[in-house]
Amino acid sequence: MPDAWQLGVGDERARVAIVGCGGAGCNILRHVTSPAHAIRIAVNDAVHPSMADIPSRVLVPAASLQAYASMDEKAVQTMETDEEKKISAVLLDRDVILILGGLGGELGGWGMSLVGRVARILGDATLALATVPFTMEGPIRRQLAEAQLQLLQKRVDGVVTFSNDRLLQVARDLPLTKAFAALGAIMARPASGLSDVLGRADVAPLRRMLGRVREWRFGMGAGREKHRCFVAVEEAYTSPWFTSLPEEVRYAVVLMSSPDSGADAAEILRQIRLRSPQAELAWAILSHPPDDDRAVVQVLGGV
Ligand SMILES: Nc1nc2c(ncn2[C@@H]2O[C@H](COP(=O)(O)OP(=O)(O)OP(=O)(O)O)[C@@H](O)[C@H]2O)c(=O)[nH]1
Ligand SMILES: [Mg+2]
Repeated sequence: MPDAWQLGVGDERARVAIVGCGGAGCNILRHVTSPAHAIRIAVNDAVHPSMADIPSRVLVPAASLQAYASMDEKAVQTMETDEEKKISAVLLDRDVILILGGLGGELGGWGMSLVGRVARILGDATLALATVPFTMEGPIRRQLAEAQLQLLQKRVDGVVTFSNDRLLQVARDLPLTKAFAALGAIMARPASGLSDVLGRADVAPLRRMLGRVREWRFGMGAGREKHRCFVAVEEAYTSPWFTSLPEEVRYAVVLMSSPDSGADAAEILRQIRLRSPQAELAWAILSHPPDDDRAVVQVLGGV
């Protein structure tokens, strides 16, 4: 059977930075709860209302981000630009950088790659969670998003994409701001969970695993009572953003929480194995809110 390893077992916590880039990134960042050993950073062109409770802010003009982000970190290892210096100043002493943003705009779309470049020069592991524009935003924006995604895949260890079109399938009757808030809350879950659970010892193996997959997908589900583990895993695998075929998943990061995590962990992993027998698993048990009677399963899957 392929490997399964538990995250967060060692004593030392990984020092995580969660960086929201641009309008979408800062909106998502608001929903992230960060533990004491993690910091939240907002990167944008000006102070927007969404950044109100994020004290750590980096203000950069959007204009040059594409050019700076395009510099290969192996070819150009020194950070000469003000933008890079500002970003590296807030990322010092970190192990893992989680990057949030929307593809298709000018700031976040390129800014995420620049953060990736800086983080890599600093030697950190990186994972980006990025939205993909609505089809109705038009072909120009979609082409821009595609070019940004290709660069991002070169600059960070792993990219998880969330299509905004699929957001409308889930939140069909909501006004767009509410739908954005709903997706922001969903995207914040793996960011909060990983920053909470990752240990220093996890950084290197997780980085290797992230690097083996071109495009990661996210799913989340919850179940109650007797069949809670089955229901939670099934719902995660049928989530709108989890579009891979279960049996093709070769790598999975599984974050779970339940009122009886001792007993449920084994059953949740068994349910994952039934669907994805070939997958190498990295898994963790998250702290569980006392008033929640559900088993909740998050899966980052990669083929
Ligand atoms: N899910 C979600 N998507 C968003 C949100 N805001 C924007 N988007 C999407 O993200 C893309 C980029 O938009 P922004 O993040 O506002 O753009 P930006 O990075 O600030 O760049 P500018 O164009 O310079 O403002 C848009 O085309 C939308 O598809 C949000 O709050 N939630
Ligand atoms: Mg903007």
